[in-house]
Amino acid sequence: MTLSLGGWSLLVLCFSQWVHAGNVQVTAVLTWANRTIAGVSRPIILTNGQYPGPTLWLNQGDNVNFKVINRCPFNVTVHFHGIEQFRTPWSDGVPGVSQVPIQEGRSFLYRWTADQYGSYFYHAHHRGQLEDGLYGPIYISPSSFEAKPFGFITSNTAQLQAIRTAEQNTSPVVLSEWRLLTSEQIWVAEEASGVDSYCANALLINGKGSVTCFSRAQINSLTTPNQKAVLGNETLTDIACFPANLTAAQGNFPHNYSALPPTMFSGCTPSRGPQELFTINSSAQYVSWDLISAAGLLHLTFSVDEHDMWVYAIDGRYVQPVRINAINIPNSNRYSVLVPLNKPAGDYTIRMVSGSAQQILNTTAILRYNATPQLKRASNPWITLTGGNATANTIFLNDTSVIPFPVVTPGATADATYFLTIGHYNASYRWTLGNSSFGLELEESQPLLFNQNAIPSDLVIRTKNNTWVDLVIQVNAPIQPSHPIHKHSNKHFLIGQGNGTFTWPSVAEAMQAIPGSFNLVNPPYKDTTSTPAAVRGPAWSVIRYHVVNPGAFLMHCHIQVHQSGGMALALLDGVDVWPTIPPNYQGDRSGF
Ligand SMILES: *[C@@H]1O[C@H](CO)[C@@H](O)[C@H](O)[C@H]1NC(C)=O
Ligand SMILES: *[C@@H]1O[C@H](CO)[C@@H](O)[C@H](O)[C@H]1NC(C)=O
Ligand SMILES: *[C@@H]1O[C@H](CO)[C@@H](O)[C@H](O)[C@H]1NC(C)=O
Ligand SMILES: *[C@@H]1O[C@H](CO)[C@@H](O)[C@H](O)[C@H]1NC(C)=O
Ligand SMILES: *[C@@H]1O[C@H](CO)[C@@H](O)[C@H](O)[C@H]1NC(C)=O
Ligand SMILES: *[C@@H]1O[C@H](CO)[C@@H](O)[C@H](O)[C@H]1NC(C)=O
Ligand SMILES: *[C@@H]1O[C@H](CO)[C@@H](O)[C@H](O)[C@H]1NC(C)=O
Ligand SMILES: *[C@@H]1O[C@H](CO)[C@@H](O)[C@H](O)[C@H]1NC(C)=O
Ligand SMILES: *[C@@H]1O[C@H](CO)[C@@H](O)[C@H](O)[C@H]1NC(C)=O
Ligand SMILES: *[C@@H]1O[C@H](CO)[C@@H](O)[C@H](O)[C@H]1NC(C)=O
Ligand SMILES: *[C@@H]1O[C@H](CO)[C@@H](O)[C@H](O)[C@H]1NC(C)=O
Ligand SMILES: CC(=O)N[C@H]1CO[C@H](CO)[C@@H](O)[C@@H]1O
Ligand SMILES: [Cu+2]
Repeated sequence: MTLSLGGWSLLVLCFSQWVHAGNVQVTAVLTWANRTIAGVSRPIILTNGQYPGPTLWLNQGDNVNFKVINRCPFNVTVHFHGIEQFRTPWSDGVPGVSQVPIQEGRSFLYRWTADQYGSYFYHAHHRGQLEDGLYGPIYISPSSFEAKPFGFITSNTAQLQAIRTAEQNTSPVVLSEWRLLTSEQIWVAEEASGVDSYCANALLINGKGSVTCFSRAQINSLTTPNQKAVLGNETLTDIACFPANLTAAQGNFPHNYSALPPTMFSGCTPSRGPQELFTINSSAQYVSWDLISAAGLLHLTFSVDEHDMWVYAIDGRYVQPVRINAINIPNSNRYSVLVPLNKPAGDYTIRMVSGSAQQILNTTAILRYNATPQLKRASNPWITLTGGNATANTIFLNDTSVIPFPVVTPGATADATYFLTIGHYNASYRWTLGNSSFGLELEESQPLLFNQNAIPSDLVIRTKNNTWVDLVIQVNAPIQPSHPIHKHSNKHFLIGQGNGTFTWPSVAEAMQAIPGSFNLVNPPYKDTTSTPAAVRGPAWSVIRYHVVNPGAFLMHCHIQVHQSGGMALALLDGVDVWPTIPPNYQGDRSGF
């Protein structure tokens, strides 16, 4: 049976012996073409002709055959973000770690099982190509065996039915920022100038948005006290961003500012693109959205005017729902929300602003009740243009207090502890996650899955299967943003964080000294967790994970320029029971 569904060409074969399991075959043809985004034309990567890429709809238990055909004039790979790749580490999509890049004109078959349910996304994992638009949602419908957390919202049967229906009709919402330069233009400019490229040009909701330019007076009056503290006697540029020459943000390294292209730090030309419109039927009582941050740079703060949101899943997995008005979404995290549709019919503004300190940037979309009468006034915002509270009652999600559902507990003790340092490495645009920097050139080396010694040993951690591993991440010296650290394969626990320097030899000893900084009872359980921002001094976080899936997996910052600059590390998990690579995936073969 061949179906054309949402931009995919699908071949669906159902195994009659498993009611919920099937084989799903999709083909993703990647092309490189000019498209007008936020009103400006530039070359981007299209997936089956689309940006953002089409949604991959799955059922829990499905066997996925995802064939990539690369018609771009450069190497690519595709990663399935948050998918554990249990027993299929060769389908994780990381060049130099789990595969060789897919060359121009070639194809590769990613095969994996949708063991988990919920909201994920696929995206480019070669060089900076995420920022060229190669990303699209994945939604995996939960099997009927998964317990639902909706009893925390209401005990009313009709309400519960409405919530379940809303979940069944959920839609992914892709949040991102946009840059007018291609990822290779950014990389070339970083190498030529030595600077860390930390400004964007627009924010997008489902690929739609505009370039907004504020006047100098507006920029100066919007500049926050925190920004002023970093800026000193400087001001934000005309794209409302920290300038390139701000030593506090760039560190004290050599720079050549004349190698910076226009629009990278300054040069604002307003341009108008489409605005996203969400039309809802209020008799449904709730709408469910899977908010996905595909941003490569900025944290994104999201809210719907006058409406509450119940956050009911994070990174695809249920949590005990919490009612909030605004969420600050780090790069690559997914927040599934139920929005109660209980306001007078009309148009309400959906606001998304930069949640990162270095830039003021915003976009809007519309939530439209399809019934009359229309609201005859502007709706009231919960948040300001700089991501602060616009009312005394605005409730922001507190990520570290959210409790997974059902609760999962980490191991009580760790079998191994590693200390990793995040800092600059010889240049503003080069970074470490550990002792050394994982350079982009390593993406072209022999994959670690095939050869555990293919890259320098100081960029590798070797673990034994069925052990608990602690990773203590020390963020050195101001000024550093919060780094969204993504670990491939299974989720990890964020068990502790704090300001200052982590001086203890182990978590056990730190827990005796500062127990309030740790949670081993019901900590966040996600695939990306953020380090605290290091603003007034160093800061640290500790993640704990269970080694269950032997293979080579990357851990890295999901700020794309940080990853390209080397803020990454390879985990060789389960070296004692290392997997045998299927012949089709060995060497420079393409999975067929
Ligand atoms: C995009 O348009 C520019 C200007 O017309 C052109 O030089 C360039 O080759 C185009 N790029 C692609 C990938 O088509
Ligand atoms: C592209 O990938 C191939 C391996 O598939 C590698 O040999 C080659 O160096 C890569 N090219 C570039 C420009 O990185
Ligand atoms: C701003 O401060 C920096 C260092 O604090 C100094 O080097 C620079 O000359 C000052 N610039 C102006 C215009 O005062
Ligand atoms: C930094 O660049 C801005 C322009 O973006 C300029 O006005 C300022 O004088 C520069 N500051 C220093 C210390 O060079
Ligand atoms: C700085 O960059 C400019 C523009 O790319 C280049 O012409 C110049 O040679 C560079 N200067 C140095 C010292 O590298
Ligand atoms: C909204 O939903 C209700 C009940 O589900 C249905 O009767 C009605 O026709 C829908 N309205 C529109 C405009 O789709
Ligand atoms: C950003 O906010 C300004 C001020 O509220 C508004 O005029 C502009 O339309 C917004 N930008 C977008 C893309 O919605
Ligand atoms: C934002 O919250 C703070 C602290 O609760 C409060 O003092 C302030 O008035 C709020 N801002 C607005 C605009 O209501
Ligand atoms: C967020 O929750 C954590 C854990 O409950 C708590 O320690 C912290 O103070 C809270 N943060 C804020 C800003 O309320
Ligand atoms: C670190 O200190 C800042 C204030 O400088 C505070 O806002 C923040 O909550 C602290 N972070 C942690 C993890 O304790
Ligand atoms: C690795 O450990 C996990 C957890 O104990 C177990 O489920 C899995 O089968 C082990 N893998 C191998 C290859 O032994
Ligand atoms: C080539 C070079 O300068 N390498 C240095 C980069 O930074 C690290 C850590 O600070 C030094 O150890 C290297 O020598
Ligand atoms: Cu980072």
